[in-house]
Amino acid sequence: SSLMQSNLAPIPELFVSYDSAQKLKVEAAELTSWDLSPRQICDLELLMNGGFNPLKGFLSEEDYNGVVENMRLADGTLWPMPITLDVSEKFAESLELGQDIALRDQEGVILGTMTVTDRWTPDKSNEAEKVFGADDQAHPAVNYLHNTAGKVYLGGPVTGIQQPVHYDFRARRDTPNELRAYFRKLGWRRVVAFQTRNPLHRAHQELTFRAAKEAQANLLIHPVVGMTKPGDVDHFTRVRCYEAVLDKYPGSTTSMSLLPLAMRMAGPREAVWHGLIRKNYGCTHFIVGRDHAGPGANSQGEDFYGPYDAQELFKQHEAEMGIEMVPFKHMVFVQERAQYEPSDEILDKDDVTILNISGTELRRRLAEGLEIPEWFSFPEVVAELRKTRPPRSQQGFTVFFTGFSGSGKSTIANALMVKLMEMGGRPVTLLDGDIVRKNLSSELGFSKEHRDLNIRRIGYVASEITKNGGIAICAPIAPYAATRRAVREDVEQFGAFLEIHVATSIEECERRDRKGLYKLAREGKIKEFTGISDPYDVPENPELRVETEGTDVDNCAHQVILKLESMGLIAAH
Ligand code: PPS
Repeated sequence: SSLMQSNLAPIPELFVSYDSAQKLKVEAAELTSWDLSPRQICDLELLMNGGFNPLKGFLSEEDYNGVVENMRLADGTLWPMPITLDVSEKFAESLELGQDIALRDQEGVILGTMTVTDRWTPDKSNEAEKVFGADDQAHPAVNYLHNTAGKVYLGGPVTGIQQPVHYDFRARRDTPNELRAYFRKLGWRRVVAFQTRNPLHRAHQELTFRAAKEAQANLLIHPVVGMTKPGDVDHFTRVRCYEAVLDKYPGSTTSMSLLPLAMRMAGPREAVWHGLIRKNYGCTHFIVGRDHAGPGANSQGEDFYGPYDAQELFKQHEAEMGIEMVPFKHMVFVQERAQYEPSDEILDKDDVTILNISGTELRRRLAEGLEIPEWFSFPEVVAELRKTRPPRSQQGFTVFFTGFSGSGKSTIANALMVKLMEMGGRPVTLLDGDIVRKNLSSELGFSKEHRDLNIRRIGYVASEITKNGGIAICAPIAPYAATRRAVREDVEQFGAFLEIHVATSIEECERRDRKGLYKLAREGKIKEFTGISDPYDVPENPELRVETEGTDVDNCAHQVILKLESMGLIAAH
């Protein structure tokens, strides 16, 4: 390894002085303003604080073309990732080139201004091919590009007024210049950065520690807390985990700082981008692993990038970047020696037992509340993860009954509620059709629009209950399949969703006619009556279908309990 040391002089930021900022903020209130998306807020923060140095704003069309085609700005500077301000066509059309616009966060606070020098409609398929390697929406950034990003890009220099406000982990957030000053103060002239979007376990601790020793450098744990891959462990949990791991390093060799980056999962290009960012933060070395910033499988089920593509691309540009790569060693646990070793350095592979727990296996063990051994992770980390991902038998869920009026939904739902309350452990809320129509939806009638609105409200409440670890039991008619699917999607972000079709036939419901409504519907005194004069989409693939004709209520509710047990949602008794 070279003798590279960092020059820790301050780097340029885009902020104006405090006094100018106060003045500019008042003036900017008059400007046309753009409300930044969460990703744009992340990008703007790193533009303004120098994390994206040498960029001076969102890319111009010429710079964008250079970056997309050959990873270079128009002046030849290496830059692998298009940092663009995507907007709607309508907003773009309302502007004149040369105009200043205010950039606001989601609460309306003005973070900066931009002079719009460029406006163009990008070829998104080309961007996807060149930057992400394929125009395949299985790639999260390609999906974002086509389905979330606006049609038009604006480019131009940015003037920074204030940083985005963060209320969480404030002491752990540093700008590049703050981190540079910190390294100067400690005399850290060689610093190896570790990028991560996952909780750290023992293997990572081991590999980062070894990387620092090899590079004769101090270690910076530099996790991403901006936007990572959808489905990742949330950053609140991760930071609590990192803080626990930080105590395991030898004192004053290691530091941690949070990076508000919006990742793109662009593999090789992302690795180069990450390296340039860490250079701005005053680091001299950067760990690049196997499949660095990989997005997972494409729509053909194959990985988007080769496992070492990122290391290769980084290596090619290392000298120009001025930050050295420390290639990730794949660490495995050797049982006989009770220690982690780089797998390529184990010469007696056939004579020892090598232990490993994959990410999928870890998630399974968390979901089922199974043991996670100490050789794999630190007890403090496992405890944090268990709090966030309790076993399925302690997570919230929603049971959603659907069926005709008078089919027995409410009766079965009530019996189920009582049985679950007898078991205890989780709060249970019954959102019965009639109760909801009295409390949440009293102004609604029975048109398609009103029924959909009613069901979406039920879905919203159920998803909140599920998120907070409770049990929601819903029992509306919910005649439309598409609406039921939408509710399922709302709830499944947070926990399990069981659709239960109470399959009593319309003839039987009408024969029972417990509320006398069918008679009125036949006489035309109630319009749009489900099953008589209004449609009902029979559920095609419900988690359970219960037949009420010839089966008593207790038995129907018991069938639901058995289903919940088989899904691991309640402990078998
Ligand atoms: S929906 O379609 O899911 O919004 O319906 P829901 O909120 O479950 O309300 C159904 C209850 O309202 C009574 N009712 C009617 N049902 C269907 N169609 C019409 N036109 C209608 N008018 C009033 C009926 O009593 C339903 O109660 P349940 O408990 O299902 O018998």
